[in-house]
Amino acid sequence: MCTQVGIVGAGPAGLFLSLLLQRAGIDCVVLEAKSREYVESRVRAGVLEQGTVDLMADLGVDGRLRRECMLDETLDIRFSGRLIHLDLPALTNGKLVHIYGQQEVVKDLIAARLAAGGTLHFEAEVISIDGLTGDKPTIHFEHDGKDETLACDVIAGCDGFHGVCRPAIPEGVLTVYDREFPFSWLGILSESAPLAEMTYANHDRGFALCSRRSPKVARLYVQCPPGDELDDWPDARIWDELHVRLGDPGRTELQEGRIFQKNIAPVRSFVSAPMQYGRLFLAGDASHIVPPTGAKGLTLAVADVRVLSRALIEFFRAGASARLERYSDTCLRRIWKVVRYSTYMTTLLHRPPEQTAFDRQIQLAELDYILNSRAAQTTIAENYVGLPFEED
Ligand code: RFL
Ligand code: PHB
Repeated sequence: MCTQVGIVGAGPAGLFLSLLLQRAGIDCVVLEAKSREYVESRVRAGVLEQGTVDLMADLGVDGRLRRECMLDETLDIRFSGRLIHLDLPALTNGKLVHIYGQQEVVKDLIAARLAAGGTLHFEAEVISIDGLTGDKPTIHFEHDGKDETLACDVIAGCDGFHGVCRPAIPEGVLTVYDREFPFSWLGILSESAPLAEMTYANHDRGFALCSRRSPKVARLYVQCPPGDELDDWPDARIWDELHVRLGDPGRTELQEGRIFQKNIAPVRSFVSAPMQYGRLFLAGDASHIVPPTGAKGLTLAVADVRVLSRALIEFFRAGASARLERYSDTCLRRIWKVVRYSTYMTTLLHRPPEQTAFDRQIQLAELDYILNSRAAQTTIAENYVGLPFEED
């Protein structure tokens, strides 16, 4: 088997890349370790920047999104009984965000890839990659109980944080920048009406967030200690914390409903650089992780593959590799700005376990400053709706 671009992973990064290359007539094969059912039901992100929505429109995969997404024009932050209300269009010349589950994006992209006759193998686990510094890198994978080999011109490592591509780069090549926060996020989906606005809360007991998936399905998160397991969080405890932290101690505002999904995820910032080693290019979570407080991981993965697809098209059409060589630098400029913003929001809104009385006062003063400063509000709003996509 051989192809021009071997794509490891059918998350947002791998799937968007496959559609961009397919449209340009570049042959690619997508290999995904999990089953189709598994990847289509993995609950993660919900906030899409305009750039991601525009790309879906451009690729002709926005039909269901247009019908089912929700437009979000506000971002609220509650703290100490007070409310910061960000009117996104007013602060950003008319911009807003779309709410549409990541697994819905993934379903739409898979359907488009298969409908166009593109190769996408599920339950095809990549075991190793080699020959990265030559001109025919190779992917070794298991599929239908057989060991297979795929010879490529280029490999796109879109296999997420725990994938095999980043670890295939020899030691000493990558510089890793890592910051693990001393807390995790417990997330639930509930059959109940969400609050009217996207609401983040900084409370003495810790962070909470009320987002949504539909007018009848709420997506809610609470900060929890890093070692906690789902058994530590029976439903009643989750609701108790949500009511208190979201500023609803009388339990009159936040509706409760049947909880039908629960997960705990660590909160970390991680960047490995460069994003290229020979003919291997990393994209999305395979190369970087941002704390979810900024709601930016998916859109960052999309930004990477937009840059990568353009560079690959130039490489295969004109034999020019200059853009490919700039790929890592081009992406990292955006990545670090997004890491900065996501780290800022995380530090602003969470209560670390050993927070000093001094640091708590600084945090509350920062929130109070934002409450009364249009400049500070604009800074948050313009990052939340998404920084402009800069062509290299
Ligand atoms: P993914 O989605 O992890 O996909 C990687 C794919 O690679 C497959 N794979 C392999 N396939 C073959 N062989 C192997 N050896 C393989 N190893 C792995 C995996 O099965 C998988 O299918 O990475 P990608 O494509 O880079 O996408 C990144 C996003 O998923 C991620 O950044 C976002 O979910 C982050 N995120 C959010 N991003 C946003 O833009 N907006 C949000 O509102 C938002 N909310 C969130 C989030 C992430 C969260 N968690 C769970 C960390 C909320 C949460 C709670
Ligand atoms: C979500 O809807 O899942 C969501 C919203 C905002 C975030 C993170 C996740 O910051």
